[in-house]
Amino acid sequence: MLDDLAVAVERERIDLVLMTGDVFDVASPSAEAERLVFRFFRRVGQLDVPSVVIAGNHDSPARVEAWGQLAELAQVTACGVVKPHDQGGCVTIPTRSGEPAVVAMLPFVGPSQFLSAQELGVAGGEAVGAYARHMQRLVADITRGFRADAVNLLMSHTHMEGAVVGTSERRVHVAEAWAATVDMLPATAHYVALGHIHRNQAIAAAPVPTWYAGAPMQLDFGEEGEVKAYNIVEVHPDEPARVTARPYVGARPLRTVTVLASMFEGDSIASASTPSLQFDEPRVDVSERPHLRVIVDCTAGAVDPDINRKVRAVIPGVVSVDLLRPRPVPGDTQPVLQGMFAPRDLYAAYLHHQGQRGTEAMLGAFDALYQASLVGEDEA
Ligand SMILES: [Mn+2]
Repeated sequence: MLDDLAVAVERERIDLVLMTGDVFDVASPSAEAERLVFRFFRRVGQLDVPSVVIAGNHDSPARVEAWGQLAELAQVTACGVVKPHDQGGCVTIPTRSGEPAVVAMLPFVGPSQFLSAQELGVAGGEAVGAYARHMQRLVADITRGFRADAVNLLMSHTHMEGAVVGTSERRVHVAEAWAATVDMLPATAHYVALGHIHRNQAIAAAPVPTWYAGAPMQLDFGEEGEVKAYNIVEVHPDEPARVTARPYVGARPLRTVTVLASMFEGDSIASASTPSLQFDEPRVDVSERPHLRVIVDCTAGAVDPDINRKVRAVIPGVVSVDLLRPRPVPGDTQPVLQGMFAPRDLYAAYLHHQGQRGTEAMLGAFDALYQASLVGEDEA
């Protein structure tokens, strides 16, 4: 995927690459992850194309600053921590087209860096909007370097009100989560590049072209089937930006398949050298080397305790094995066979197993806690 992107940078005669954070998924990435990313930026630098990178919430700000020192040699400007406009928070980058780009960089700032524990604990009232006001103040400072004769770009890794998160149509709302608002976006920006939310999307309410390019690949099974894209932005100082979303090529997709448990019984278990399996329903193109979530249908009999290992030995590319089990019904000795368990059902089954009966009050409390635990899960 990164190789394909580097080819596109060359083919499209790109002047400047913007990467809006979560360069890595963890603060201390693996050597292999670093090798892939650094190879990409070196390759782009060798094409004489500068890049700007800001830290996301998954990145270590200090590490981004650290490797950024060396990455300057590959024409990469890496910004791990927020800096005032005249101390590195806003940089002017010459481009080969001759039009300079002025880039204001706002790496991720956690709500806890702005707000006290007390404020974060307050629902509603003054705490609502406090994050947005702090962000607005920072943006006002870093964009002070914008110029009339340049292409002015703002980069930020944040949660923007109105953005669509996850697979539902749920939108970020400032009253229910830390979120920035479009008020902070200066009318002088030609383009605002946002990072944090995985889905490629424009922020419709923004006063200037403002986009999440989104993640380069499907990152959890909730994003299965989603087309991931990067944005090509054509912009000049005296013209509005034209934005084209272009699909990434080469990433391994995520796919969910269901197989029968009987497939792994006795002599039918072959070694990992089994010819690649064909999944007819749903149809899976194994040439894409998908990362698979395998649901094993165990409803016809007992569950083999070794099933997880067997599935991984036979099917290539398995990242997750889930079991479709007979559904227990409290008080019923003969299990009824039916679909996947909802978390509430699993909890009820657990209580049953413990010799307790799940009262409506307990299950209701479980639901409330479970819902609370999901807040923020579909963002990264
Ligand atoms: Mn993020």
